[in-house]
Amino acid sequence: MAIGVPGDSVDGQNDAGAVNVIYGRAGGLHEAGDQLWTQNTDGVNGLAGSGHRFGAALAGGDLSRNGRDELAIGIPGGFIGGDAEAGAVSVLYGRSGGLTSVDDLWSQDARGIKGIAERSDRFGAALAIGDFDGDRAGDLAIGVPDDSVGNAAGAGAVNVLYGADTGLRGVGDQLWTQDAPGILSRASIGETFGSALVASDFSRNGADDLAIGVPRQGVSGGVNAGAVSVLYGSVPPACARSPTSCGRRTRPASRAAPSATTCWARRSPPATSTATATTTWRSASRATASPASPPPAPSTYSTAPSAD
Ligand SMILES: [Ca+2]
Ligand SMILES: [Ca+2]
Ligand SMILES: [Ca+2]
Repeated sequence: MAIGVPGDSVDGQNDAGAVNVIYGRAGGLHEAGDQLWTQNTDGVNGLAGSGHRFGAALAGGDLSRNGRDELAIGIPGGFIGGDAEAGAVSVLYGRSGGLTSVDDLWSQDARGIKGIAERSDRFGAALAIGDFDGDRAGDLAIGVPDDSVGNAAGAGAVNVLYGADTGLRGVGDQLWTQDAPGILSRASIGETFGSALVASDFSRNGADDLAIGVPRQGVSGGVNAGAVSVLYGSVPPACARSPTSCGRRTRPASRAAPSATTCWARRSPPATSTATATTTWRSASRATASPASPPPAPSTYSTAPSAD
């Protein structure tokens, strides 16, 4: 169990942040062998600094396809260059015996990563690990809720980095915003797309899908009404035909990952209706979709949010 302590002081730096890791064994969690990680731990990239908030978001999963989970640690207040709160993500790799300080430090200034690290982007404010391309290596979605999109400050974005036998790779990463092709709605000031993330296989096709919180989305004139975008993962055809083989391959060339999107929002009932507006989330019919089905279209309970 990994526990974020983002307000922890480290070597005199307030809110530098730390992560406790408590290991499980037969019978449950046990204090023996627990670890305390900070940015000043030997081997961890970066230095603990005031306001970094290391551990503000956490996600665990096997990013290197070796059967041991890695731990991704959000550092949304981290400096990148001279930019405060540009944000970063540290990834500790699992080995026999537990997590090691062999880590990666990712930011929008890391080689190959899309986007530009800027002041107050808060890269790493939310994290989720899922296998979005069905190759059995976990992939890391990173929320950047205050990222600018075009001229829209704080519209928000999500970087997705794909895992492989060697761990996370910058190559082939994706940057999703509400202005990306196929995404419903459009990026607007302060909507903070990417404030929360959850990965799960909503469509039962063997690839995880990504739900993206947009808590300040305007909907039908309602400011900050909020919405959730869902990006569907897809499995390469070769992988679908031979699931046991694809796990041993490096990245399939034909990979197409999170693709179509659905944007869910709550819609108020018509003024003449006696219906309540509380039962607006539905997914039961989606769970029975056949694997070959295209991603479902928004239901009558969803609405393409207004542009404001
Ligand atoms: Ca691993
Ligand atoms: Ca994957
Ligand atoms: Ca799926």
